[in-house]
Amino acid sequence: MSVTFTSQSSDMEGYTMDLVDSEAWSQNKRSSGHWRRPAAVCMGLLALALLIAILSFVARGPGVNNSQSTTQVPTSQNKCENLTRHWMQLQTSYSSLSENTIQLQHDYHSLEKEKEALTAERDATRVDRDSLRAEMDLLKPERDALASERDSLLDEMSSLKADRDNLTLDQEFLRLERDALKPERDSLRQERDQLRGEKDAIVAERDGLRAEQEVLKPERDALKNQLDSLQVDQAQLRVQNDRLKESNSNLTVRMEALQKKYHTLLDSTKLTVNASENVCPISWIKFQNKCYYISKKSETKGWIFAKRDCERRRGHLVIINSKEENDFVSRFYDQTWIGLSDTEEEGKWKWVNGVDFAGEGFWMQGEPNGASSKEDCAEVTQERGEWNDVACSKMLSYVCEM
Ligand code: MMA
Ligand code: CA
Repeated sequence: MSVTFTSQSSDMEGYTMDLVDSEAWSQNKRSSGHWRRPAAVCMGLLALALLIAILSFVARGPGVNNSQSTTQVPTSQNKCENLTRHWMQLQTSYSSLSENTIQLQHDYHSLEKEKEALTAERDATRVDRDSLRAEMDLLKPERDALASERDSLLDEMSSLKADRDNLTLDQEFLRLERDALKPERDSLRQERDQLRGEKDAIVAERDGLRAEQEVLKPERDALKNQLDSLQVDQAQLRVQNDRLKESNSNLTVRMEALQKKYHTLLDSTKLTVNASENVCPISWIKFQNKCYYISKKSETKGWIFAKRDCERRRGHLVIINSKEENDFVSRFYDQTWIGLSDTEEEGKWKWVNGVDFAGEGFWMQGEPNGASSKEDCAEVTQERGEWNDVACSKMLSYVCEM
């Protein structure tokens, strides 16, 4: 029998493992440590038993095989019995050791296989580890990029959150505004509906008017024709009118020449034609024994020109001496010049005959006030029969007195 034990089992212990971080490997290592120790003990015991057997065999010597030993003294017989017993024990030990050896050899082979499998596994794991490391190295920049991307995303998220908060606020405001606008909208809707009704009525009215217009059109055309013929008539009348004006101015010239002649005659004959004789010149009228010239409606003048016209007519702008005379003078026109002014000295009113104004007169309340720039000439108004000072350049009717 020969049992050859190499130091392979201790070689297993001598492995220096690089993959210290591999969980699978450390598990493997732990389980191999379990079986290695009892195997070593068994093998030690086996070696010891073999040594004892060899030593006993040597110690028995060559006399053991002697057939005469049975005839020897009881001590040697005992010895032989002892040896036989011993031999049998050894045989038993041997057979059990053989069994053990077989078992151990079997174990050894299976361990060898296991070792090979583990070595292959380790190598594969190393390859895996290296590729994982390479992969990790490759992934590191990616991880860094992702980390920075995450950071920027976090920043973005916080700004988005702020935006969202602002928008939420805005939304709140808008909601409030919308709620406030709702009643206005409702009233506008009402108004719109009302206006729609109104529009419909107006449209109906318009349609009616259109129909009416259709009826009126022929009427208008007839009127247009009428107008055209009237325009022709008007042009003819204008010509006629111009002719009449011409003859009128000729007549006026003739009349003025006659008046001149009349006055010359009066002067030359020293005839005094006055109210006391119940006679007034042509175009003059008598009132309370005095003669008055009332300017024509179209004959308005500034105060100084009215004064001159009265003088040309051998009279003077009226001088008011009584309430009756004032009422008479004021009854013809809205506004009429009288012969009173303060042109020489502001506030010092004088009649056209040079006599200073005295007494109350018939001034309107608050007049004379010298309003609107200079107001130096006096008028009498028809409405109230009262006096007011106005600008002398105003174009007014006038009354002369003789
Ligand atoms: C007002 C009042 C008079 C003034 C006139 C001028 C209508 O009366 O102020 O005193 O002479 O205006 O037109
Ligand atoms: Ca005035």
